[in-house]
Amino acid sequence: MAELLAQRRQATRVLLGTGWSTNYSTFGIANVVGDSTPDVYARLTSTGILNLYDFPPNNVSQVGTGWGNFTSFGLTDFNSDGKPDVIARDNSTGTVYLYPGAANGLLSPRTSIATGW
Ligand SMILES: [Ca+2]
Ligand SMILES: [Ca+2]
Repeated sequence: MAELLAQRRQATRVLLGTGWSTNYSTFGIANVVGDSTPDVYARLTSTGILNLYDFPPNNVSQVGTGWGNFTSFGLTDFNSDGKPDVIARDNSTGTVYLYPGAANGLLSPRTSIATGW
């Protein structure tokens, strides 16, 4: 056990990006693009724009706007279609929505999955 812990401490970290200060809120990490490396949905706090960061190779694509008042509940394949989906709450109403994942990391129209949150 001690040997395993020592090995973990020596693991090499990998730089994925810079400038990730308090300007961003992450909505989840999963292999969205399908290229075998994890991708990150993140909202730019100042604008409410939700971007998908595919890194490597560090491609950024805008997924949506108007996400400033949402809280992420996570990223999972909620509808069991093989693509990660975004689950998020509209903070102004307490409604939780499913945003099904679509091709290239885009999101399909949302459906309400819970209220009162
Ligand atoms: Ca990737
Ligand atoms: Ca899905």
